[in-house]
Amino acid sequence: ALNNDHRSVDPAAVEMLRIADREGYSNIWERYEKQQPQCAYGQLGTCCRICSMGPCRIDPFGDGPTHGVCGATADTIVARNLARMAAVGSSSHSDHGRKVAQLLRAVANGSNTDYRITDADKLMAVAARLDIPTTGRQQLEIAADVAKVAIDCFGNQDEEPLVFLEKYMPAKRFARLKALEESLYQTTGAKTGFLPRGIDREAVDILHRTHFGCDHDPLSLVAQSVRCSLSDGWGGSLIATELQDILLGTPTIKSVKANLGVLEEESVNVVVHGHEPILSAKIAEMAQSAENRQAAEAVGAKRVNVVGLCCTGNEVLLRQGVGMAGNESHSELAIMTGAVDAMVVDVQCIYPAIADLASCFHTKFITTSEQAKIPGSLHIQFDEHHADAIASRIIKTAIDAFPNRNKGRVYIPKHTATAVVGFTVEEILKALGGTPQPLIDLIVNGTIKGVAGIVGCNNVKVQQDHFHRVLTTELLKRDILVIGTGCWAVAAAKAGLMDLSAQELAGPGLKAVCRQLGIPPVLHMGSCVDCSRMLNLAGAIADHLKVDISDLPLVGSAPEWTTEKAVAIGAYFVGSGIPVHLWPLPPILGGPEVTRILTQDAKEVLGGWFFVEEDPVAAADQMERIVMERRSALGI
Ligand code: NFS
Repeated sequence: ALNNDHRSVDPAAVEMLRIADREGYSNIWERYEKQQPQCAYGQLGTCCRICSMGPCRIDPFGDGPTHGVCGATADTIVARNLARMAAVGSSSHSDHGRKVAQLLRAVANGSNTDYRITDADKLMAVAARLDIPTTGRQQLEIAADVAKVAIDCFGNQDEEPLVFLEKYMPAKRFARLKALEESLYQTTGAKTGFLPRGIDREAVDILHRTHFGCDHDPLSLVAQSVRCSLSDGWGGSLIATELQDILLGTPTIKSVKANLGVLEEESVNVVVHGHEPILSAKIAEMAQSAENRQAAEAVGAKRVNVVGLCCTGNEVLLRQGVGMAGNESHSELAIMTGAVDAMVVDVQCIYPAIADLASCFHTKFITTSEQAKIPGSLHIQFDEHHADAIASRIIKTAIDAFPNRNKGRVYIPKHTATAVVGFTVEEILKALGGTPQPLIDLIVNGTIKGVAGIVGCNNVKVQQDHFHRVLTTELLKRDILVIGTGCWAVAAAKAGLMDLSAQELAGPGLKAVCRQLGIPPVLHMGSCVDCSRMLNLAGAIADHLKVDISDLPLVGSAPEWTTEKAVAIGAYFVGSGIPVHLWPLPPILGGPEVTRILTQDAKEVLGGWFFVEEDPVAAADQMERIVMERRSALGI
């Protein structure tokens, strides 16, 4: 049963919020209240601060000026703001991918010995995909070639599409985007690109074209937003996923625990939070060492318990089976348990407020990235060339903090749920006997109506996890298989939707399939860069059937989206031919033309489009309708 705290449906969160209320700990919900009312121009996307003649703002209801000082319309302003969001989101995922590619190069040339090739099969599979010769060659030579192709995708200066996208995107989708570019050129006489060239280039292109006095055409700006986002989904994020699998291992199906109850009263608790598993995987590994175990025992602790938050949590959860403490909105709540000895963060989705909150406790708040420094934290600089030593130093810092815990203030909510996770494309295909055919058969004969991919965050504007839970449950009931990543996946895990018992919530067809395969009806595919796994699954099905992704009964949603990364994910889903539901409202409604392009015109042009719906049941209805329309278009 859902509880009645407007802030969260998660019982562990609600227990912690009572403590926050009692003790007066600041948190996102309280700070959100203090921000009310929020600026309506900002919500509609119609404020522009791009040049110093501004800031300008346009009231979409016709009161006041209709143009900025330079003459920019509401649509131009909205489209430029949206493009910049897509650029930032894509850059975040892709810059993460870059570091993995650089690490693979360093391992391949022997300059890094702290990491190694963990999954040689995956290396071979990626090399084969990229048409890199493998027979009779040394493993590290092949790895060097894979790293080179990946790194070249970032800096490509040719006009050709980037190699990862070309090799991984299903043939029909690639052809459709190419044909679209050509037909737009023929009909308008102007160039409009959809196929990304270089990963870095597409983001820089947006920075350039949104500079004062450049691109003012909403369609052109939206097209570039999609192109840049495609360079993330089929480029940077895909590179992150594939190369992390090579270096750290491809996740396998495993059973884990999720929610704040994974914190252990008697152990040194290290929470890893952020996105890049290069460090967090090391921390999880080093925590097991005899030396660290002894050091923990020496201060009276049972062990070093590494648990995850957000996407770096998803990464170590899937690969190393550590406990999952929670999603984005849990990050402050974890500190409030008083049982976190260190929270170690890398990049992205880290509230700066954690520094102040941690200072109320013995908790060490440790930043590690030169790209994410937070005043009030302890900075221990990560360097992948000394990863073992730095991870050990971090663990030692946590162990040293443990005796300072104020036992009287420790409160760990007892909630955990069991979750069966690790459904990579490799694991899904293995479960199906090596090909997507059995899944296709189930979809064709209607046992499973379609597949929904859900992604994204928590957002303080939505009761935490409520949309995730209700939407997911509603889709299952309708025999729609739900796959996904990120903080949605954590929400589903905490709610027990990834437990085998959740089979009971599914419609009759989906239930029977899940029972037969011994899997939950909700599949955890990884972190947000692992949305590329969803693209690959969709691509495998599309290629197998020789159709475009946009023909398949697939649909996406980002129901509690927060970050610019979610904009990029949504846009590359749409650009890949998948309709995407969004809630809360994206800041575009002040631009009627931009809104029409994204919610209507994109349907014809790309086969994917955005739609907005506030009610989770209505969203599920609409997603089901799309799935059924696509089924009937396919004649199934
Ligand atoms: Ni995705 Fe992961 Fe979570 Fe949202 Fe942030 S952790 S990368 S952006 S908040 S799902």
